[in-house]
Amino acid sequence: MIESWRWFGPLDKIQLTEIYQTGSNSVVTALHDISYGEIWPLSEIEKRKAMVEAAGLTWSVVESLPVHEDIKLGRGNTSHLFNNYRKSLENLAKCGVGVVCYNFMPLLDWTRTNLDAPADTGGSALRFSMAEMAAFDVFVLKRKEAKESYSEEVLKNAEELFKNSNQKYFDKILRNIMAGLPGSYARYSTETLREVLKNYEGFKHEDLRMNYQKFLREIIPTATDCGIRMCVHPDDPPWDVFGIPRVVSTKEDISFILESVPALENGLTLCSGSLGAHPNNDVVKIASRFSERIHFAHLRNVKKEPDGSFQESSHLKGDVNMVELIKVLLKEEKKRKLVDVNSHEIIFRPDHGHEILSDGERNTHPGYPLLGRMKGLAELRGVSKAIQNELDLQ
Ligand code: DNO
Repeated sequence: MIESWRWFGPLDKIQLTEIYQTGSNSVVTALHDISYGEIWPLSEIEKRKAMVEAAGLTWSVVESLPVHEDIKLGRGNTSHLFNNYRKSLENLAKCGVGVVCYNFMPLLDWTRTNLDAPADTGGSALRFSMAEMAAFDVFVLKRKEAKESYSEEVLKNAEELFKNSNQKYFDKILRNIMAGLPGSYARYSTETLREVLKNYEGFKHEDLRMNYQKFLREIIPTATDCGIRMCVHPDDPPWDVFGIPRVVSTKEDISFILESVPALENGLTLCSGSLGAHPNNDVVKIASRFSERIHFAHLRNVKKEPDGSFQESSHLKGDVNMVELIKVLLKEEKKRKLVDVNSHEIIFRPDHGHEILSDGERNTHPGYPLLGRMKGLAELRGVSKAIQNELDLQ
């Protein structure tokens, strides 16, 4: 497997020279300042590539080449958006960047209610509290059908929480929910969120699925022609948020997507933490089932709670059996190499990390501290080396 590290570009508080010292040899990055739907110009891609290479690293994955909201919603004439997306892929291919990660979550990206929950060994972790989410959704946002999204027990706890909390507390929850949106994207206030949610009224899973299928049919043939492996990132968390449908949450969802266009270039980002938050997802089984189409892996772990809440745990400690998962990925690589020695290795990155030691002083992107991720990477690297030894002996 190829080790990689997410770098948010020149504005990232973590320097490429520091990434080099983590031992990772490649970088996952994106041109975050280009608006959704615009073409990524060749010159900008070349500039970013040169920056990465000057630090002794390679640019292995784009995360993300974002899909415009109009494509997700099937709104208006989208043909120029598809053209632009294809053009960006061609430009990336010209620069030799071969893997492109994207997601198909409408409106929001990853969603947490708490960005600094105490972690078990000190430091802090990202957390999704079902009660906090419900309290905000039902009592602050006052979304019409919000109550239907939560269990009786969660609603009871949410009501209690609402009674005992002030406006400041909920302002912070909203800020935390918005933290997953990439750099240049608009953050919403309660009022503007309420307004924008109107665009999704009556919008069903089936609608999103059909729009997604159209996207794949428009884009994957170009990816195949220019040798780019696309890989969808699962929904995080893997269920509907604010009543907006999500369709990349389960094994059945992934099956539908990969079968919609049965090409290698229509692949998956195996994000163990996102998929692992769903009570019914067996991440190791999902990885085995779709291993041939996994081009990129986000390795992190979560500890689930009975009411649907979850907290990000250390990389080897949560509910996902990380050792078994890495074994699946390494076995897949071994299989690929038997067919073709030059076949692609799976690229992985330590996804998120606890804020530990001096991480707090750096004010990095939530979930992306230097030391916490480096600890995760070291643990994953160790597991991977041990399994490789074992597999080579067979
Ligand atoms: C969160 C990330 C996601 C991911 C996008 C991919 O930490 O895993 O934001 O980059 O969903 O499009």
